Amino acid sequence: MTAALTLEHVDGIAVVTIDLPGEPVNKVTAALRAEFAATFDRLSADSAVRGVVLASGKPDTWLAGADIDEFLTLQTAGEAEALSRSGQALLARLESLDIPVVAAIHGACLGGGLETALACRYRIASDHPKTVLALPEVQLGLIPGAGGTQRLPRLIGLQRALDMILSSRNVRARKAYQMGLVDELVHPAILADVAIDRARKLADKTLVGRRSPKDRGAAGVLLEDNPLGRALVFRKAREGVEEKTHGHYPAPFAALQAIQAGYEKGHDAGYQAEARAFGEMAVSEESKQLVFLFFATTALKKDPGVDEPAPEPHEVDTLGIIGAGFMGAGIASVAVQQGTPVRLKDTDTTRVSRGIAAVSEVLRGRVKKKQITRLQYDDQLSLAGGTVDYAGFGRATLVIEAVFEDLSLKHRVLREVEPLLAPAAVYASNTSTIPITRIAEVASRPGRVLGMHFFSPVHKMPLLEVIVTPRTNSDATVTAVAYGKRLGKTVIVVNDAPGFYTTRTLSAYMNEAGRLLDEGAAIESVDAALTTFGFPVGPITLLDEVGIDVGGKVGQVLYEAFGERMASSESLRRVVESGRTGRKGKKGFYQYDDAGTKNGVDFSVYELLPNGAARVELDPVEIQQRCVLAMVNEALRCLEEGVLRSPRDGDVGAVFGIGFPPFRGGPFRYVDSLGAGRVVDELQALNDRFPGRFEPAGVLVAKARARERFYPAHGHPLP
Ligand code: 3H9
Repeated sequence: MTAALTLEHVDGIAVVTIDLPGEPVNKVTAALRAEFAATFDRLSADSAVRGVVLASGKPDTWLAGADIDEFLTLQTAGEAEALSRSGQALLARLESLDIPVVAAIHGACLGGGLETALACRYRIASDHPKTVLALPEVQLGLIPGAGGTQRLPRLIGLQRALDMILSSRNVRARKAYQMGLVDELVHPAILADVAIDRARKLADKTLVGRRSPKDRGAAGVLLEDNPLGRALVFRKAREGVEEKTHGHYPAPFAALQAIQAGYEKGHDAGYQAEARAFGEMAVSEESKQLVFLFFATTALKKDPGVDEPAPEPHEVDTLGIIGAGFMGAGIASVAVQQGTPVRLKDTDTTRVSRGIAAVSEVLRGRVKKKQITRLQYDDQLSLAGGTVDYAGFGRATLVIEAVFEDLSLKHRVLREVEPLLAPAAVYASNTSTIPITRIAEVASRPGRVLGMHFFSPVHKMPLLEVIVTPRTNSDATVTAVAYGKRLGKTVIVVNDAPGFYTTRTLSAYMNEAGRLLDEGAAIESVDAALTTFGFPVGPITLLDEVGIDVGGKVGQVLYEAFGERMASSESLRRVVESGRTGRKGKKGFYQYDDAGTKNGVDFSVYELLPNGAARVELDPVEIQQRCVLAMVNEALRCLEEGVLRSPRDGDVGAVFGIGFPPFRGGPFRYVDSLGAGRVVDELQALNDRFPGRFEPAGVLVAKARARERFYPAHGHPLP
């Protein structure tokens, strides 16, 4: 096997460059671990070597952590614990070398990669946007397993370490320097030279690495440097995790436990607790689903969006956006961040100015969080230009229409703008429900028309659903997909149908929640049952957020398309008629104060509902089963009808678009975890009670008969 480490000697300093052959990123494989061990032995035995610099030969990664593919082969907690122990031992060896090791970090330094850097005596990071440091293990349902839970708090302080480990957050180089995670920040061009110089100075003892956490402030020191204060920090952290995870994610608790063991029982006990917890987490069901989501989103990064052969996407030099409302401005705000000049069109200057102000607000938020500088803010905002007459649209490679959800309005806009566009321009509608085929009916170039369904708020939501009709040209599809990725979105491509994938499955779920209200369930019981299942908010709260009027309109479109199965609940119909709109109108199923903050249930809404104020107690398990299986069955139908290209897209779309609990992997993974046969039985039983609503999808019945799954039971989930 070709070596991943190369050695270069510069006046007594050994520069070790990690460059995994044939791999896009550096990751800690078994072979790399063995090579590291041999290299450490060799270096420490070489009296000519006075210091070491650890660098990367990859352009964008320093070291991306443990090889996640290796986790798939772990069968038992014991095996995973052994993997952690061997990682710990290797880094203990690195830390105890009697020659100084300097980490010269450029690019992603993640998980086991950051743990490697933590075991070095000195860390220098390049001041570059590609340089990010994180311990993202908790996001994979794991905990840092190569000493990260012990070394990080010692280096940067308990509270900051807890924040990094529990949130999996990426820390940029500048911030890493401010918090003392790295000792120096330098321009990428001089990183190697400075690292060699620092290794030499450390060897000469004219420089020392950091010894205690930096700039924690008096309160930080007071809390963290005594057992009582730390107990308080741990208690608060645990409460925070409980509130966020509803007990569904064991990994953050396991990480807390390992960190606490290190403080209370000493280093050895801390490392042991870390290895044990890593072992348990690595074979947990939650971790398997989260690791699946990593592979699924990574695979989507490479998917051009059409089945082979894929044409080259067109470069989006200028983006035209029609409609400067919340969605239009949101799309503009992410586009300018990627350097795309945007023409934002609306019917009058007031609306246009409001749209530009909304773009400015998103960018200001980034300045505040120190994600961009004031200068970058100015540059990005200057890319957003407004118009009331489509000026500049002739230059646009891509036009996104984000006007009100009304077919005749969408037709009018398309007719108006199409003659002004370049023939190859792609025209996308940001509709959430109206079939693209209907919108394209009035197009003279229907091959250029597709849907780009962004989620709200655009700058926060990770998913983009691209919708294609049988007439959409593939070069238009790949252009929309490639541009969506450039905006940082995870993109799924679905075939056109009413409600596409996400809106349709979400509606099935919300409708069932509404029917539970028809039967007398209490609003908060329905919401609580589903947050307990793992949704971030309950369906009734979500309806208030999305807008009850919007929910009503969507319901109508889907009812017309699919009939009784998708009929809105009586409760929703009545509340729509009453004029309540939810949070935006400060009147919905819940009460809102003037600032729009949600308070308790608005009991007066019950007067509108079929059963009035008399509410009945319904079993939370039944609530969960009915709402979730309505959603899952609809997802299965989408696969069966070819709306979805794969179960993978259905799972990623549900998790990142509509809040399906990540630890359950998505609707298809959920079916696999229960077994298709059991899901058929449960649906059948529900269908007996509510005829026509829960008829099991054909694709599910076929899987159950053949005793098959959607994904392989073992090995890589996406072979
Ligand atoms: C850990 O470290 C545990 C330790 O604490 C303890 C151990 C005992 N493993 O995303 P991309 C592959 S847990 C395996 O398209 P980008 C990826 O699958 C680990 N494979 O590129 C893809 O493969 P393919 C903690 C990995 O530039 C290819 O590299 N680390 C790994 O958009 C390109 O990836 C993480 O969670 C890996 N660790 O983004 C980091 N990393 O070409 C996970 C990448 O066959 N990785 N690959 O499809 C990332 O976040 C991003 O991949 C990264 C690059 C930012 C590095």
